Amino acid sequence: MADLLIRGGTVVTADSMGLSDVLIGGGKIVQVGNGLETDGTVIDATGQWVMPGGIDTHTHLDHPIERLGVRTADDFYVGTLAGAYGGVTTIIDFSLQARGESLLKARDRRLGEIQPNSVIDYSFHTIVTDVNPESIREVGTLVESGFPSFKVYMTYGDKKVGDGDLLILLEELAANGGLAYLHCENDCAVTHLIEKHISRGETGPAFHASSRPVPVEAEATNRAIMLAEVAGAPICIAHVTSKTVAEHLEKARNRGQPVVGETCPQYLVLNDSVYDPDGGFEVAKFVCSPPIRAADQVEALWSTVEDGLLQQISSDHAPFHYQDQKTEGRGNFTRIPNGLPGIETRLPLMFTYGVKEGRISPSRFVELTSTNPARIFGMYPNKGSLEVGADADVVIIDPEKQVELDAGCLHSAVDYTPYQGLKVSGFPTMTLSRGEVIVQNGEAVAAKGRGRVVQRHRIDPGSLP
Ligand code: DUC
Ligand code: ZN
Ligand code: ZN
Repeated sequence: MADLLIRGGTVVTADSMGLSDVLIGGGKIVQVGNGLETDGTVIDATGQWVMPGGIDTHTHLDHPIERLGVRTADDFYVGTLAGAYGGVTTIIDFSLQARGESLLKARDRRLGEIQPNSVIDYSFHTIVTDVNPESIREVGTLVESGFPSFKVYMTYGDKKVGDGDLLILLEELAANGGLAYLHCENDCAVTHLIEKHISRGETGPAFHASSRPVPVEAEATNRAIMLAEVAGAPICIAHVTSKTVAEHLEKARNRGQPVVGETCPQYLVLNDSVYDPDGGFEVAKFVCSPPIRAADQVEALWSTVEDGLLQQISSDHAPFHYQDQKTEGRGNFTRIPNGLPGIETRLPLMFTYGVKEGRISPSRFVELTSTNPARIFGMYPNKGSLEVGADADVVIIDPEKQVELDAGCLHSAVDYTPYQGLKVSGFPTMTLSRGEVIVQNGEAVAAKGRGRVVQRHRIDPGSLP
């Protein structure tokens, strides 16, 4: 039964763009075409763009940093609501294995935290911190239960997985239809550079960036690619910050290796002037790992999203309050929780700086923020498309309406935005999840806990974008 018609909008998908109607029934896409009719509700989308809902595969909601005794500022209700305001209809967050913990137990614990709260559909990557015979045995079960992606940190204290364990895990993923999602920085180099700064009394937040320069990221990225080649495993490199790093992916892809890469708005919109020591301790607002790079690297990074070298743009939403969370790192930058908020601003920023500035086409924008994330992480075409039978996750944006970003108007619990004062377009006028309107004209009408877990399928290396 058709119950909702979006009429007269410009439908933008990863493949095409044109005036069209979208008919929705039973929470699914029923038909896309011209002159469609319904007895049900009609939404007039004249002058607006109608697209598959945004998919953010890199969020850290209600995420603990045990070392610092803090959690990210957004729980699954507040964070997913903020996402819905920003046109996000699916997230992939993380389930964190404690050392010695069963991966399946970590999965079930995390499901218990998300299910009662999320307003949009969700899944998570399993962060493997302890590669042991039990966790290796559980990989296949996790993949079959709809969780085929596994995050590995090549640095980050006790979360770090060493090369030998990484290789063992990659082999198991290759054998079971799994995908590794990697945080690549050379742990020895980071540790050494941090110690050097601290021993010299260089403790301010600006030294965070100089302890994690581009070669540190590039080396680990190349090592991850090589180990994946040894294991014959598909991998996705998280948060690529620069073209220098992306060139390692380019070489691997040219050899036919199944390697895909992600970047994030902060690496495309900001540059390392945010770490100017004249900014005082407020520089801590921009402390994330890997750090934001120099302006010439930022410009070069744009070319990688333009020419297809990187395949997806996620937020890496890791919101920590400036007051009382970031400020705990006064006098020692290693105690500043790493991360920036961004779940709500990802689509408008990429629309403004990508599409409006003529760097990427509207279809490429959809591909980078919705369709490719679904393809990479085993959800396509049920998510990330407007194909008949797909979930009716739809975002409608007014391409002309401009908004000045201000922390007070955004919906994350965090007390600042790194994008304060920027003028952007592309905020949704409406967000629909499985055919249900959940945000309309800046008002959310989404029930807590209405989101559902997405049943993701095994990763076929041959189908990666
Ligand atoms: N870096 C990450 O890898 N994750 C969360 C935030 C950050 O800065
Ligand atoms: Zn990371
Ligand atoms: Zn992250």
